[in-house]
Amino acid sequence: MAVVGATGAVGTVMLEILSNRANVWGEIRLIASPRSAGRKLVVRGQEVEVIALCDEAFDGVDVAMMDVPDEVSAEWAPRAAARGAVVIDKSGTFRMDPDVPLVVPEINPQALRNRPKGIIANANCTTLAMIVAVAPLHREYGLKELVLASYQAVSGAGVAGPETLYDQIAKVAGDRQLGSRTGNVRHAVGEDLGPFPAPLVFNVVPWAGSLKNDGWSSEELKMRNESRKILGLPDLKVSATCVRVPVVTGHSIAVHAVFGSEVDANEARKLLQDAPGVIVVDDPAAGEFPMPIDAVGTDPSWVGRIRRSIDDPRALDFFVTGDNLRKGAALNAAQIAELLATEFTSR
Ligand code: 2RA
Repeated sequence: MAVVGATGAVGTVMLEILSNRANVWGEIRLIASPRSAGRKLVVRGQEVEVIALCDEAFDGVDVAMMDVPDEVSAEWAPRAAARGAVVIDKSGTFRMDPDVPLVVPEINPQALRNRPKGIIANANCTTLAMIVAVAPLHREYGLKELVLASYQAVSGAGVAGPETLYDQIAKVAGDRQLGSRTGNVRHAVGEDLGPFPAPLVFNVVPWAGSLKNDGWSSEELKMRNESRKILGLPDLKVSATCVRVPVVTGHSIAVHAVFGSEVDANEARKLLQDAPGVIVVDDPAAGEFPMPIDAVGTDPSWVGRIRRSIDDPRALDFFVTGDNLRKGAALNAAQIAELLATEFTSR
């Protein structure tokens, strides 16, 4: 197994996950940019030296997990595959390629068998948190439409995201004027906004990703296109608004899902309780909701606030929270890798 991008935010969580799950890999090789080569990281209790990305680094590798920028994946995923590795790519480069399966093990594990390019794509973290909860409901009621609003943590933007938020918090701590008419947050934070277009502290920013056609953001289009591909519903109507919030880790999504048949909230709750990768936390009277502060560091998507739409008996509203670095990235890739390991060992 090779972990490419071992020193990044997701890479760090990946090493933690690989250290705590069954060892089906033998050697775990760590690969990163030449800048990080020579660093030593701990995997499964052993110090492993990071090596620089090059073709030879993939020799003897069965599975390569890549968490690198899109342009690096575009070049190196095919090169690693040409060297004989099956690549699990976490970038956005290959997700919509018809010759690359987009796999969520709880939903479409069979899709990974058809991988003509030797590349399997991992969905975006926002899609992943939501889709494991939507899929079991779709199987029962037949999904027709999703209306989504995300509340995305700063760690989705990489290591620089939390650093920016912590710096901003340090700058404003104790100032009880800020955020009011007399306290200017932009002035207090200064010009360095890190990877975000506006201050995150005392704020929410209705923007994640890059600008695409007609005012949509790349993140919003990912939620639409990836949901369609994973669920095998090419005509699914999806409308998403993606928002960055001052949370370190844990992406949340408010979901309005419209189905082909009438839904029952209690039955839906039961379906979700039995669904793999989902935990239901839904007791508003007791103050129990799915929230990032509880979901961080855990594997499932936390689902709550489950209720039938007042105006449409075919629609369900609910709230989902998941750790964007675990199920949203590293864990889903590790689960795919474990399915591949089963395939290799049963040959
Ligand atoms: C974000 N979903 O949160 C993205 C990361 N891939 O910025």
